[in-house]
Formats: sequence, C-alpha cells, structure tokens
Amino acid sequence: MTNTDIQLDYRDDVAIIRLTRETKRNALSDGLILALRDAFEKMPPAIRAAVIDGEGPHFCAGLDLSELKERDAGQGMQHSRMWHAALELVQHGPVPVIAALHGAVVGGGLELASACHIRVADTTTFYALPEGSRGIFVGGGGSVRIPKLIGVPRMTDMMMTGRVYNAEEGERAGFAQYLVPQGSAFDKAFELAQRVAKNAALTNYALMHALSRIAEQPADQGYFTEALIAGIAQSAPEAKERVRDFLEGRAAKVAANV
Ligand code: 1HE
Repeated sequence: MTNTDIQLDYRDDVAIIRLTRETKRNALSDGLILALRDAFEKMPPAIRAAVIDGEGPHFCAGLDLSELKERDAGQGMQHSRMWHAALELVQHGPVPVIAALHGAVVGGGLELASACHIRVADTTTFYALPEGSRGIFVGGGGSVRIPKLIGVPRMTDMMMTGRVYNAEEGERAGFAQYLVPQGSAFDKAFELAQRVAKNAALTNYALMHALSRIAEQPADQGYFTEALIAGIAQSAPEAKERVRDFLEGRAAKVAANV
C-alpha cells in the first residue's frame, strides 16, 4: 500500500513502514499519523514484526509545523489525543516494532521512535526536543515515554536548553539499543525484525503488553502480573514444543557473543 505519506510493504512476515515525506524531512502531518494508525490497525495476521524507517537523510523532523494553525485549546487537546491513539497502536498493537533511525530524530519523531520496542540508530542520528524553543510542548506521548528511556532530568534539559544528543551520546543515554555504521540502520532493524518474528507469538505479545505495564505497577502487583503471564506463556503448546526441542537437542543453545 502506498499513500503520499507512508509506504507499506510486506517482506515475508515483516511489515516495512517507510515515512515518505522526504521533502519535508518526514514531518508528521495529520495524514501521516492517521496512515500509521491504519497500518497497525489493519496489520494482516500473518505479519509478526514491523520496521519503521524514514526516506532520505532524516528519520523524522517531528510535527508538521505548517499544520499548527489556529487551534483552540480543545482542538489542541483532541489533536494530541489523536497522536496518542496512533502511537498506542505502535507500542501496544499487534506486532513488535523496530525503528531504523538516522539523521534527525526530533520532536514528534522522537516520540514516534520512543513508542517502538527496539531502536537501531546509525552514526548520523541526532536527537532533540525543539518544542521548548518553539513555545510548545510534547503531545505525542513523549512526556510519558521519553523519561522511561533517559529519565526526567535529561528530558527537562533537552527541552529547556535545546540540547542535541549525537548518535553515540544517544546510545549511552538510552535512546537506542543498537548503534550501527552510517547507512546500515534499516538492514540491522530488518535483521532484528526477522529474528523477533520467529519468537512464539504469545511471547512477543507478553513482552509488548506486559513489560511496560508491569513497570507501572507497585512491586507486589508486578510480581503477581508476572506470575499470571508466566503461567499463560508456559501453558501454550508452542512453548512446550520449543522446550522439548531444546531438551531433545534440536534447538540452538545460547552462545557467547565473541
Ligand atoms: C518542516 C519541518 C517540520 C522541516 N514541519 N516543515 N520539529 C522541529 O522543530 C524541527 C524542524 N526541522 C529542522 O530543524 C530541520 O528541518 C531538520 C534538522 C530536521 C533538517 O534540516 P535540513 O537542513 O536537512 O532541512 P530543511 O531545509 O530545514 O527542511 C526542508 C524542508 O522541510 C523545508 O521546507 P522548504 O519549503 O523550505 O523546502 C522545511 O521548512 C521543511 N520542514 N521540518 C514542517 N517539522 C505531537 S507534538 C510534537 C511537537 C513537535 O514535534 S515540535 C518539533 C517540530
């Protein structure tokens, strides 16, 4: 499927969602946000993982500022809620999502990246939250998700001072789990997506839906939720088959990464 804002391809059991507004540095128009929402809402059942990538030298320049018209307070709130609904489908939707980052990952682009489960950044990547200097605030869930990656003090500093993190600093701070050579973020993200797609679907579901929620719970409730999910996951026929494969020597061992 192609519209003017995203290109959606399926390669085996991986969906590739590419932001295709290169001339606007993949700025997130309402149309693009709704196209993203549709892509996750209508994900075919055979798809087991997704990669989000951006066309051109930048992953995403954030909110399309040309659409920031004369909204009143209520409309502004509804607009933010529309982003929340779309990015909720990225984080707690049908499949694990891997972001392939390069160039600018700023404002709403960083909010989108932070809704993904794994972030792979190449060495051209830089992270910023220019909302502070534009007189606005994050509205795509960034105030909830970004502190979970880097902490409230770092986010406050970024928004107050306009601080930009480069790729190495961003990896150290916790934005990306992988830092790869220039131009290779998509290939690495796709390789990871293929690997993730081979997991038991119920395991991926539990990782996507339970981990973030357990992190919000008091410890006692977290342990209880963990026990429920552990019991459900273990009882699945696919889990029993995978464990049997290991015990009978048919499954790969864990190997040191040398
Ligand atoms: C845009 C946008 C945009 C570029 N909305 N049009 N985001 C920002 O404040 C970041 C604004 N963008 C930039 O700082 C730079 O464009 C970049 C560092 C991302 C890339 O720089 P560069 O030199 O490669 O490109 P450029 O020449 O700045 O941009 C190319 C065109 O894209 C240009 O338009 P043109 O008509 O002159 O060709 C830019 O105006 C346009 N463009 N970024 C609209 N963001 C849910 S709330 C989220 C709140 C936010 O995300 S606020 C942060 C917004």
